[in-house]
Amino acid sequence: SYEPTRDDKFSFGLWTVGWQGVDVFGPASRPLLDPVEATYRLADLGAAAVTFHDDDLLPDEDTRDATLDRFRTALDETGLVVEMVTTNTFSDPVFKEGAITANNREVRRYALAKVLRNIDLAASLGAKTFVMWGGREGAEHGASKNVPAAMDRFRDALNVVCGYVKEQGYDLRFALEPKPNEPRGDILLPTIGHAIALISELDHPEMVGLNPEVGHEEMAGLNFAHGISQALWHDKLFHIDLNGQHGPRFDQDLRFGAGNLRGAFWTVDAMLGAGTSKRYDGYVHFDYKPPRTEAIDGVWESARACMRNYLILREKVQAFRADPEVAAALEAAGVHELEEPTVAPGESLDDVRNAAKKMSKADLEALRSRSVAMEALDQLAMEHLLGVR
Ligand code: 3MF
Ligand code: MG
Ligand code: MG
Ligand code: MG
Repeated sequence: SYEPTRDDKFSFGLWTVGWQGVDVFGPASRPLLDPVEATYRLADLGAAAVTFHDDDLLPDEDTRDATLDRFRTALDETGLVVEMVTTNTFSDPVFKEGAITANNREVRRYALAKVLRNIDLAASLGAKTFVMWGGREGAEHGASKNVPAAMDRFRDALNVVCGYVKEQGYDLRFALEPKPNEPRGDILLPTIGHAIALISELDHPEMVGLNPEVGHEEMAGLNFAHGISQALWHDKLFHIDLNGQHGPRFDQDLRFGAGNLRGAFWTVDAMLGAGTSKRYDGYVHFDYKPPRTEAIDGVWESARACMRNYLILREKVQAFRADPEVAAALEAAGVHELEEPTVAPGESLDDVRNAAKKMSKADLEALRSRSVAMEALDQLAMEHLLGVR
């Protein structure tokens, strides 16, 4: 029936349905949506959780306490939880040249203070994940950014926030969100791989993982399913931003399933472990933008569709993995053979060299001309996706 339940752990950023359609060429096309109202509405649609930037929910000091009260009531009444909180360190022009890696030290300290305050809020609401997307950490001009120094400041800031969380005894982990560009010409930590590399330089690497976004990796021309599979392998897939994108162009933030549909199929497959042992068990979080064309009905339709498309794809992926013909095709393609170590325990490298030396021309020829049968395997996936199997 593809009706979401709380067990599906669907989660939405309040900024997603709350996006008013402001873009580089025009102002808002929709009125402001009260984030507390949005919380009730998302609960009705079947979500289990919401997430937000400080500024989405609490844009000004004067209304902060009253809004927080209303928000807590909404959480109580709906049973929704706040699973992740993040900080807006990109909208305010004070961050025009960067936040925690701005050249200007006063800006960096201001950004850090904003993040620290928001960590307290996240902990008080019971969030377990704190996302950091450095949307303004980057450059347009060649000599304008000392990248090694920026990495030092990135590392320092992460060490500071991890130390703070430990000191306060909060149950909170950090998730870095890579993105290659937009709004900056080039953003630091542009891909999953860059972010994983930085984590290994930290004081508490176990406290920091990733929040990869489908569209961000695809903007860089990368395979999202492969990216999150590697993140899972490193035990770094702490959170996820699902949406849709048509290849390398502006950040489209389409509803999940739109754009690269085959990529979405393999994304769900990777989240479910792709037939291996490591799967993603966190919240299934959507970070998309209801297109500027839509009025409020289209906003809710797109939110509903994100969940529905995930459930449809989950069913398709499960059917693909359970199909005996797929099992045979995986066998024919030698997919499981990759699980066997290249050098067996106890074997020496001389054993490997001798085995290679013993190979005849005919042995090599047989390997060169062997069938890998991958087209057949891929066609099975295609047919499951197209609904003809
Ligand atoms: C931008 C994004 C951000 C991040 C958010 C942290 C506005 O492309 O994806 O959304 O996801 O700041 O979660
Ligand atoms: Mg994004
Ligand atoms: Mg995006
Ligand atoms: Mg995102």
